[in-house]
Amino acid sequence: MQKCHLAVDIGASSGRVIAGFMEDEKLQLDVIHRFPNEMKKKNGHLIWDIDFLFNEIKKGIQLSTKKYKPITIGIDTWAVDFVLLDKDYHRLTDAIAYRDHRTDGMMEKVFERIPKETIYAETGIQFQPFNTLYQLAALKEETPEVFEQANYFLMIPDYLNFLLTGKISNEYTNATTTQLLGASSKDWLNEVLQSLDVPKHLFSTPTEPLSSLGEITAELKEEFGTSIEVILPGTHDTASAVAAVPSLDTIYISSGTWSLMGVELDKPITSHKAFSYNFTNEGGINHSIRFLKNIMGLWMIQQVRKEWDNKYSFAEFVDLAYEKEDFPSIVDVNSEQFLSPSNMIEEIQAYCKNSNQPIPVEPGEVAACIFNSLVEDYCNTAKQIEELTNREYSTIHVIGGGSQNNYLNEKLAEKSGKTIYTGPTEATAIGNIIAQMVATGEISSFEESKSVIQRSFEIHKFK
Ligand code: LFR
Repeated sequence: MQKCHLAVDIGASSGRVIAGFMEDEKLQLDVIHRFPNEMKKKNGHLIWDIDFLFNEIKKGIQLSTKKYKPITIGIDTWAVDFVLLDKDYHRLTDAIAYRDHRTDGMMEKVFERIPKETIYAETGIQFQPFNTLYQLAALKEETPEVFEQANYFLMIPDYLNFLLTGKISNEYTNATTTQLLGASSKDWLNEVLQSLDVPKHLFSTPTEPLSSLGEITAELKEEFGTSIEVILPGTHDTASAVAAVPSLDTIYISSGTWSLMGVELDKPITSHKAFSYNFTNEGGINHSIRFLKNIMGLWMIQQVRKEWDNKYSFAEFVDLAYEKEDFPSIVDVNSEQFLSPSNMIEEIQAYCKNSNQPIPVEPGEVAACIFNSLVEDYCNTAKQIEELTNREYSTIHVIGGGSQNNYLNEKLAEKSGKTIYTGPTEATAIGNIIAQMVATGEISSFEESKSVIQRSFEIHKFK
């Protein structure tokens, strides 16, 4: 049977188990299992159904063994969210979703205890109300007693890895997104944890990506009829995605629920300018820094689509947007009001009304307003990146599912004057599998992986 590596890639709206292997010097992907993911309401909070997700992972592994011999597996998911376990490894908290309103107003409360500037200087991480730092502060406020029993802090992929192996680990790339890790020490910051009154013993020294967590548990071995080694890719999906950007020296946009736009650096930039533009310095694999900005991304159109009862597909929204491409209203996509509104269409309309712009009503108008606003923000962000890194970039490389949106690609090429490359669409899973291949020696380095990606996947160009 063909040997393979399994990438489990779970985003805010769906998850996949993908088999990857080399054939004729090309990386082949085979999507074994897809499953939905969404936030659910429980006890007044938005949560992820983590047990459902783990079950779907198991289904995917089971299915993969019918066709392949999986050698290793790696898990990546979105960042910042976590669970706490007690000393007997029982889960004490739900996996509360980062868009839950428990963090409203929390940043300001934390800044009263530790200055904003200190947090940025130490961590280099952007200020987002949903960062783990503010989620922990919210948890501490709502249920302080939970910390008396808590023994382990695990982020979502760490917890899924625990279920697979029984091992406790805090993977480094994802840990950086907590805003609790020192940018230079790469370890948990006492000062910040103390200001939250959260005990440091909950956290284990961050584990580098590419490390092995060993084999799956004996129970799972029996269930799958085979043993599989669990490897840490960049368990933060964006870390895996950026590892799969095909070219060097380019601005990238990892385009999905979020648009993550930035460049790869050797060292963090924590200047006052970077702070004021709210750029982040997340830890990457291969000792790189993901210097980027979170842009609200396709979340807005995903919500709009739901609110119109899934009547239009994403491709239809693109067609409808072309028909209304001159619709003039632009919203600030990064405004906090779009993070978790009860109704996205009404929120966009309210923004336009309050800023004296025409109010989008028809689907094409709403879609054009969202897409044009994203492009406007991409262009501003590109300028900020050039200013902060003190160099010019001639290309923007768009990866991920959102790279299929040619309205965005064409308008971005037109407005930025830069050459836009797009693809691969499965960048996150590719980065995840590449990490496993580098860890097992099947690919010699991440540098070599760039040419593997270039010859394996289609890349399009917009000028
Ligand atoms: C993308 C992503 C972003 C992170 C956001 C919240 O899926 O991981 O990088 O800022 O989700 O976790």
